Amino acid sequence: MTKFNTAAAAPLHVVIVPLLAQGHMIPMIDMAQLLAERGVLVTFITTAVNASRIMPIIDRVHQSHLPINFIELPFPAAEAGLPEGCENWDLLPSKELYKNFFDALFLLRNPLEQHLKDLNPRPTCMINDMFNAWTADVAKALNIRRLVFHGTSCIYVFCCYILQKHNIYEKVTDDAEEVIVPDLPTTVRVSIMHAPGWLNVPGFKQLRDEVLHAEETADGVVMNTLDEIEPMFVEAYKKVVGKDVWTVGPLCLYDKDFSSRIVRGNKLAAVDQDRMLSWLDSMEERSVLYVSFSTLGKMKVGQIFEIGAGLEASGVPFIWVIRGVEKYSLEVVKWLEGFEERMGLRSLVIKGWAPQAVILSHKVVGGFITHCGWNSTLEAVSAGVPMITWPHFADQFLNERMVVEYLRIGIDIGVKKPALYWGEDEIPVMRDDVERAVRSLMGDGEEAEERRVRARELKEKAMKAMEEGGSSYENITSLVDYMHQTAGTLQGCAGNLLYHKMELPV
Ligand SMILES: *[C@@H]1O[C@H](CO)[C@@H](O)[C@H](O)[C@H]1NC(C)=O
Ligand SMILES: *[C@@H]1O[C@H](CO)[C@@H](O)[C@H](O)[C@H]1NC(C)=O
Ligand SMILES: CC(=O)N[C@H]1CO[C@H](CO)[C@@H](O)[C@@H]1O
Repeated sequence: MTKFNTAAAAPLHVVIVPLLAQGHMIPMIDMAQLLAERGVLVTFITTAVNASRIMPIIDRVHQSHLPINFIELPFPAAEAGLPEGCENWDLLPSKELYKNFFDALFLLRNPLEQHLKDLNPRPTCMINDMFNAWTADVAKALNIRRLVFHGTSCIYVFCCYILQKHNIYEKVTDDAEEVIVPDLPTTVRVSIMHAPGWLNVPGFKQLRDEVLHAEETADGVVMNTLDEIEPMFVEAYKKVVGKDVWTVGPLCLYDKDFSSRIVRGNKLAAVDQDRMLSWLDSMEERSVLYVSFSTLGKMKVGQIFEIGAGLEASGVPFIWVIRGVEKYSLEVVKWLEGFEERMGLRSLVIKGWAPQAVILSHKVVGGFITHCGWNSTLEAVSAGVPMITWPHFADQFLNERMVVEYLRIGIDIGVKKPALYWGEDEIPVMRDDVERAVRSLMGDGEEAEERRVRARELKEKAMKAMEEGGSSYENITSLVDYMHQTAGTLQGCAGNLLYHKMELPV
């Protein structure tokens, strides 16, 4: 796109600044490894608690002798009013602390700059998670290029960008009202409920503006998606942002090593690996349903009962991951005991974190009930597993649409509005919905079979994309070329960024 003076001999040194949240951090570690394999020196920023959580992956990176340095910055939890050790989005005890969490990230600005200033060789490029708008100042101070990393689908990234740019929602009074998304070759309708945009919650306006501004002023964009999944949206996004966009996903396919997959994200998996594997091995091919939702948020008790009843009635063997069981009442614990006893060998209930990538890629797994987080969606695509989609919030409703309407590898369970819009006593999905969706996804019907075939074909395409000559592989090549061309040249279009420390909530 733009022409740069080449400063050929400069050694490449990229700084990666992830958002300290599980789903965001792991894909960026995969990207770090891909870049390091292509000869780029990588400095990966993290904090102590998180480093300990990703320790098994760090250990393996060290053993592989890839040139990646993990840097632990002290996390200013207390200064931002967070309890000690709350260094990761999913460790926050309550929603009231979200803002403090972002405050703490902003406070990393000076320590990061100080640290990077002294590095040798000096950094030549920075890739930051889109939410880390504060890194723009750091890149500016160091006079290096800054690329934004998007960890979610391009359908969502594009819709957020274009709706905000044209202020489309300004005239909308009903969150369910549909608007037409501009600048697409076909008619796509979305609502505030299904495409709320980044941080569309009261009290976050300033941060939201800063995040968008940092995206607009970045030198380029790196995305964890691939052309084979959403070409229309990738093309449209490239057109409107008017800068280089590299699609390098699915990044989860980088990690083919079984032992590291098993510890992906958390070394304290809540299940005995041997027991899990022998249970899986005892099942028939493609017969098992995997049920797991986001790492964030706690499910309503009534909803747990409905899922359980639906799974029981479906007659299908399943793995069900339930997080935070310790936070539920004795009633739930008792119910679960009885449930597991009744299900016997037909079920494996995992209370806590589960090695999702391992489970999904096991040949007996034939379906996945998912909240449609992009990371989980890509893991399912990469494993060729069809899905039952049950979105909760944010990008998940558009990811569902990608899976169900465009890729046609899923069935929606019928959730129409995000979690926030449900009343205290309302239960979004009843047992019959669960049973019906499970039976049709896992059954022998023609539609189910065609869905399986499409999912398998897509898996092949995703794998090809990551291999030499594939679209994502070649995008990494092109990204590294860009880094060579721009190393040592001044930062591009970054404007003046004014950051203010956000007000702490009262
Ligand atoms: C993706 O999300 C799932 C569930 O939220 C989690 O178990 C898994 O570790 C995540 N994977 C990555 C690559 O972050
Ligand atoms: C990068 O990916 C895009 C689509 O995501 C594709 O059109 C393009 O050809 C790829 N670039 C290279 C250099 O392969
Ligand atoms: C969730 C988690 O892994 N927490 C760990 C963070 O690191 C400290 C020590 O640095 C451990 O004690 C925690 O268990």
